[in-house]
Formats: sequence, C-alpha cells, structure tokens
Amino acid sequence: MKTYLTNQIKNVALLGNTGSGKTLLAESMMFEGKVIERKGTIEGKSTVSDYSEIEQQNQRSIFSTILYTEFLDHKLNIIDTPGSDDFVGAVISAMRPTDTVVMVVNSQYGVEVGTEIFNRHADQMHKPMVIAVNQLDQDKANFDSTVESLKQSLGKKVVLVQYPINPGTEFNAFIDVLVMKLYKFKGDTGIREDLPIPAEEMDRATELRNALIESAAENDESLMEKFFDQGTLSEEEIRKGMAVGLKNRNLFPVFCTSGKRNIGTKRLMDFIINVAPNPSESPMPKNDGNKEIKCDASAPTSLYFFKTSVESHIGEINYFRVMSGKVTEGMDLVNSNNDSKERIAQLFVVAGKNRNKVTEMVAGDIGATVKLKNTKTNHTLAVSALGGTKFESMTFPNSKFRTAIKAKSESDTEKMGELLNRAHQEDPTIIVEHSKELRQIILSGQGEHHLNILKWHLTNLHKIEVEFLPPRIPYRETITKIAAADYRHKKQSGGAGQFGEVHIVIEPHVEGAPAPKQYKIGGKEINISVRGTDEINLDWGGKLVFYNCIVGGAIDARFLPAILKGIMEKIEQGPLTGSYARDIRVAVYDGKMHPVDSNEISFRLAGRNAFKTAFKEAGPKIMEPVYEVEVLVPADRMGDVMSDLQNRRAIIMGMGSEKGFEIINARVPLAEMNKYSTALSSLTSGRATYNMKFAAYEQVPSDVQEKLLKAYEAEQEEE
Ligand SMILES: Nc1nc2c(ncn2[C@@H]2O[C@H](COP(=O)(O)OP(=O)(O)O)[C@@H](O)[C@H]2O)c(=O)[nH]1
Ligand SMILES: [Mg+2]
Repeated sequence: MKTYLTNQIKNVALLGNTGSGKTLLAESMMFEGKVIERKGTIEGKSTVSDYSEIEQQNQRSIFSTILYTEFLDHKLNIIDTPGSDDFVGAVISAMRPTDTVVMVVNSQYGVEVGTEIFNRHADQMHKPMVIAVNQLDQDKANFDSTVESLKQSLGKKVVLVQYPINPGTEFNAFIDVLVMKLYKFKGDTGIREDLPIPAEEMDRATELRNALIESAAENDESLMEKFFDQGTLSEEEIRKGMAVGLKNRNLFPVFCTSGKRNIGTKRLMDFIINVAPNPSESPMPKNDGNKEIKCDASAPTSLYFFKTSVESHIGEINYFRVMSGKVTEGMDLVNSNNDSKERIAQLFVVAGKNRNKVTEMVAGDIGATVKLKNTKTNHTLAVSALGGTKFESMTFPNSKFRTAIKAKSESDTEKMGELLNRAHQEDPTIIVEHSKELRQIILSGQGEHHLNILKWHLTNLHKIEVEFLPPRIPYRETITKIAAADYRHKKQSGGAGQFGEVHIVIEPHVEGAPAPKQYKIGGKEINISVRGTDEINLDWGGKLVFYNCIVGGAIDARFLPAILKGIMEKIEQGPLTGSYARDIRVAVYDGKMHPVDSNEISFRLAGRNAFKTAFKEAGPKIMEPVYEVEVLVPADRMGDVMSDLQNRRAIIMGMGSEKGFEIINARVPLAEMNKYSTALSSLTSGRATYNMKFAAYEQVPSDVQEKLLKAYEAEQEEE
C-alpha cells in the first residue's frame, strides 16, 4: 500500500444499535473500495469485521474491529463497533482515534436504545456525526418515521441530504439534494446511474435543499449573508457550511443506505472524504502539559495506543493512531507512561484479522504493531525530543455489574487470574480486584452479558470452568455508646501458667474529641489519666485510638503492645459479623499481673476478650456501603424504575430531566444493587442507563442487622 498523507486520510467509527447493519455496511465500504473482492455475510460468518468465533456464534459484533478501505485516492480507516451498552468500552475506544462517527440507524425501527446511548457518548466526546438510515431495502423500511424519531431524539440538527424514492424490497433509488440528482442502482452491484430529478419529485427535493442550505448557512456568518442576499448557495458553499456544522455537532446530515445491497455506500464515503474533518482538523486530546500536539506529519513523532488485542499464535497486537510526525519500520520510541524504550519492529495496516505490512505511516493514520514490551492501551510512544509527552487517558463509565468469580477447580485459580488480567488489558471496562477483605476475586463490568462473554471465553477457549457468585458486601462494624469490661485470662495447666487481666472502657471515636478524663458507668466513677496515645488510621477507613491509662504499674508497660495487638485482632474481624470495625477508642486503665505467669500471649488474649465483651455492650452496629446512583430513564418507564428503587431501600435525593430522559438521583445500599443493570434493563427494555459511585458507610436498619447476625452465626457454626 502506498503511504497516504494526512489530508488523504479520514477516520470514522461506525456506531449504532445491534442489528442496525454496521458490520455489513463496513463490508460494503471495503467492497466498494475494492479492498475485498467479495462481500461476506453475517449468516455465512464470513465478514471481515466479525472474525472471532464468539462473534460468529452470536452473529453480532462484540469487539471493535479496525478496518480500512481505499476510495477516491483516500484511505478511510473504519472502526466497526458492537451495538450493545455492555460493550461501551469498545465503542469509546473506537471513537477516540476517529474524527467522525457514522451513526447507523435501522430504517425498520428508527431510533433505538443503542442510537440514544452511543449518541450521548459521541456528544461527550464532541464527535461530528453523520447518520446513515440503513436497510432501506427491507420490507418494513420506513424512512419518514425513522427521520421523525431522529428529529425527536436529536432535534433540529437532523438534516436530510437524501431521501429514498422507493424504500422497501424494490429499493433502488434515492434523491440527493446536495448535488440535486437521482441516483439509481443496478441490482446489488453498487453501480449507479446519476439522473436528473424527475418532475414529480422536484417540489420535495427543492424544499429539502432549501432546508439543507439554511442549516449549512447557519454555521458561518459570511455564508449567512450570502444566503440572505442571493437566496441560495453553491454546492461548494453548502459543503463548507456543513463542514463547520458537522465539526460543532450543530448539524447531523442524513444519508440513505443499504449495506447489504451496496446502495448509497459510495456516496456516503464520498461525502465523508469531501466534507467530514481531516485528522488535522479535529481537536484531539491534549497532552499532559496541556499542549496541543499538532497532527502534522513534519512534526516529531508521537503515537497514542487506543486498543490492545491478543490473537492466538501472535500474542499482543497494539493499535495506535499516529498523533504527530511519521512512524517508520524499525523506529525507536520511548513510552512516556513508563519510560521504557520500544522499537517499532513492524508496522501494519489492519482489516480485521488481515494485516498488511507497510513501511511508514503519517500523522492521522491508524495502524498496528506487535512485540512491544511495556506498552498498553492509553499509553503514548514518542521520540525523546518530545520530552515525555503523553496523551490524556480515555475515561470509561463506572462498572454496572459486579460478581465474584471462582475457578471450579482450585488448580485453575492461577491461570484464571492471568487470563482475567489479560482480559483487562484488552478491555479496560473489565476490572479485576483480588479482595483480601471479601476473600473473593471481584469482577466488574458493564453488564451481566459483558461478563458472561468473558466466562464463555474462559470455558470454551481456555477450558477453565468458572462460577459466578454473589459478591460479599464489605460491611463495617462500630459502636454507639460507652461500655466497660474487665477480663482475666488465667490458665493453670501443669508447668508454666498464663495470667493477664485488663480493665478497659470503649466508646465511639469522634474526630477532634478531647482525651477522656473521667467515665461514669453504671454508677461507678472511673478516673482516667492518659499516659500514652496511639492513633491508628485503619486501612479500611476510620480510626482506632488506643489510650494507655495505666497508673501505679498495675500492668507492666511491656505488655501494652500485646493488649493493643489483641484488640486489633478483633478490629480486623469484628465481633458481630467478622467485618472490619472502625471509629472506636479504647482506654486501658487498670489490670493485674502475676509475677511468674504473666506473658505477652496472656495479655493479648485478655485484651482481645475484654474488647469483644465491651463491644457487645456498646450498642454495636453494622454499617453498610451506600452508593450514589444516577439513573437515566425514558419518561414512560419512570414509575416502574422508581418503585423498583424503593424496594431496594433507596432514598431518592432528586429528580430532573435531560435530553428526553428523566434523571433520578438516589442513595442505595450496595447490598441491594446486586444485578441491578440486568433488572433495570428488563424494566425498560434496555432503554435506561445508570451510573453509581461510593458515597458513605451508613448503619443498616435493625431488621437487616438481625438477618446479618443470624447469617454470620450460621456461617460460624458451619465452619
Ligand atoms: N436487508 C438488509 N439486511 C441487512 C442490511 N444490513 C444488515 N442486514 C442484516 O441485519 C443483520 C445485522 O447486521 P449487522 O451488520 O451484523 O448489524 P450490526 O449489529 O449493526 O453490525 C444481519 O442479519 C444482516 O444480514 C441491509 O442493508 N439490508
Ligand atoms: Mg456488528
């Protein structure tokens, strides 16, 4: 392949609901560009894009696929994406290196969940968007109602460039009001005749052309003036205005396609090449010094890595966009994220699993390399002259689904761990955490389906049987009032005995409270004189404050660390449910020793048991993690979603609306959020979405506490 220059490259991501026809449209683009000789089919499992076994089994895309085509002396890099919210990670990482989004909409159904969700992401990433109303050859195709739904969802920015003459099984022609022609197609060949607009269509075509001119003119003052003066604009001027409107997401032009029958594909590519932004025109993420790195082939080289995949027999493949300069085979670069040196031994342009070696790529192009040592998704490689420049990382939505994962056979645990880490490399929205606290491996992802696909991989490709279990909840324990306890540990068995006695008072720790001076407990007065304070920041949040208040040598100073150690044991494994305890202060104010039998172990046990006894008297409470949850719901499903939330002990904090969605803000205990994404999806036919983040620990209601205590007792008995 020849080296394409920056202004001969266009980068697009195909987005849209599952089944809208993205994969087939990509196939059609490659066919029309003569990159492939024959088009594959979804049913025949023969498309370039859906090449993995699991995609072919499911007959839908699960990963993003890098593709390209060559057309009108341009290279069009195309990233095909999956259509389900579960794989939003692949969609976001596909948008990052591309300059334009093609939103593919199924003309049988109009705007669908995926259209809405991915448009929101495209909006957040400020990506220009072209709309392809696709599958116009389907019996049930309805162009007008599709456009209606688009206008409802996206507003006035939706502007028709084309409309079909005969949508449905006979579909073979549409009118293009930008060039004012009728395009008529011969069968499925993609070959077309460009004809004048027939008289009976002239009124509609003219009306739509005027609407197009108006919205193109809106984006540029000089065009606006000209439009007012002359009442029209030239084709070139319309393109110019559209280019500005596109860039600002102020204009979403609509095109007619049938990917299956190669209708409209070339015209769509032609528009992208002529009007959509060049790589150098699109605002790209800044580097960490907040400098704009210009997408300029003559500048020093930098590459941004947006995707990693692991292919059998090859290993890791790293996909990048050339952010500046040129990359050539054999080039030495430095990883700005970890300073390691990397050599670009081989350079590829990629179409699915097919890789073609090239020797050079310039700023704006998308390619791949292999055999990098320490370079992962989100990293930057650059020449040392750029002094460690690195590009902002992509941000992904918070996880929506958590589960614990366990290998059915103990001996697979290590291999499973490795494979999970690799899965995270390939898909950063899969998050693996080895939780010491929960004694589980916690897997988080974007939905139940998302993680089930991972499970499928482990079982079918790596022959590891795993099971998903409900994740344990990281409860905390604390106390609500003062209590005292004395405990004597004494053991006389044959030889040396054990003896230790401690008297303690415990109470809730409140930040900034003064040290204790006197306690009154059960009519008894205890005077306290603090000799030493240990303030311990607990790893799991909160504090333990330990006061040494021993007077008159009742307990030797050398035993105090042992007492603290005993208490810490119970803080780490709380007396109620074995969860971490927090926010407690303990004063050791008295005790007894034995001249011979006292030793460290005795005081450790005495400290532990005194603490446990006092804890149970001190109004102990279980605390649970509570999350801030934001749900975006279509208005007609609001009632169902609200009542479901209330069943989850949610406290509704606020409501609002945004772009046709209702927003509910609530605080919900984590324990009630298990499988929420699945439930929400079934309540709303997948049209809602949500986000959650940790807010605080709060006391559980007493009925819940009761249940947890019983469950813990039962668990203890089992063990
Ligand atoms: N009739 C017709 N069927 C199509 C068209 N595009 C896609 N399909 C079918 O719709 C289904 C989904 O297509 P696919 O390309 O996988 O959609 P994606 O999920 O958006 O990638 C498959 O059965 C395709 O054969 C089209 O333009 N016309
Ligand atoms: Mg697909």
